[in-house]
Amino acid sequence: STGQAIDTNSMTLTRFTLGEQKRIPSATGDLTQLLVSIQTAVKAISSAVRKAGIANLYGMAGDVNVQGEEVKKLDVLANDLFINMLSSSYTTCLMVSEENKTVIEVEKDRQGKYVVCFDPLDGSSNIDCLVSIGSIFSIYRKTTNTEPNVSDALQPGTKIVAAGYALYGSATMMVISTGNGVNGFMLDPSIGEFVLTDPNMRIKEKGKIYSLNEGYANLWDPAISEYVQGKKAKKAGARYIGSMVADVHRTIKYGGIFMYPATSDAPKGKLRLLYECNPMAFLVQQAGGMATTGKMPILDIAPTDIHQRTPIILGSSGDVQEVIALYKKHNL
Ligand code: P6P
Repeated sequence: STGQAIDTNSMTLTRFTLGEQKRIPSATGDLTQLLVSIQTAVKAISSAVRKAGIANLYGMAGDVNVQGEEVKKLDVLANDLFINMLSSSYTTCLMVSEENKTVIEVEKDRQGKYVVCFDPLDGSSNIDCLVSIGSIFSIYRKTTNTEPNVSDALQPGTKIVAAGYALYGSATMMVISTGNGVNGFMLDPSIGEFVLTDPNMRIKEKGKIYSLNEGYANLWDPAISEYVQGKKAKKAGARYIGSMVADVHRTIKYGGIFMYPATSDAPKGKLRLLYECNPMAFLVQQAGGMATTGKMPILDIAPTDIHQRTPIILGSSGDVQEVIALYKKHNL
């Protein structure tokens, strides 16, 4: 024998999604098709990210490699992959990408019923130092019968049909929810499939880790300042990677709280609502946690602009509730 055992019955992401689809009589298979196309984009990004250091894929756009081919910056490559795989899945009609100023309309004869908002490569400023980066996506149903337009993308997070992220870390993992809990799938490069390794991921009621960029401490509001002081008094563990997907994934796995709060010079914080905060809030809530601006649930925000930002505090419900109580205490 070859020694390495091949699982002849592995629960792949495609198989898992098909199973979920079969539980819904009205399901047409479009969502399965869409998630398969997202997987293809993620596999290609994973391959590119892992080769980046060697093939010198990162760096300024417009470089040429030894073959004289125009080398795309990784985040441009990731964006092209998402756009091409999603539009050729015949399941989407409109897309919002962190990389595109305006909405992307799918050509008429390829349109489907879903609207997808994505950050194709979040944290790309971390590529050159090999810190983990990720892709984030959220999927909505088009609810109007007009031509696809920006209003189809301005739905609150409560309307999310499915959301997930890919983490390009020591391994490549996809964490996804279609509304019935959260499941984690590890990419098995030997078969090129995402295999279920973390079924029914649940976030602890309370954690020991707090995570935010303390470089902005002088710019915080009184609620965040008091909360962080309290954590320091209890000698809580501090962890901050500066790559949202990695920080959120650790928060789901280990419990605790991740925050990118408002500051006096950025009253809406830094992270974007449609393709960073809403998908992560959906996933954390599906895992039993909470996600708030400090004053209202993230998913309840009625978007007005596809690239709008929002402060975000997410993680173990016990920890998030402490911050909400401080926002009330300070009448913020
Ligand atoms: P700061 C990465 O650039 C990113 O968009 C998120 O992935 C991350 O959470 C955040 O910005 C880090 O921002 O201000 O702490 O460097």
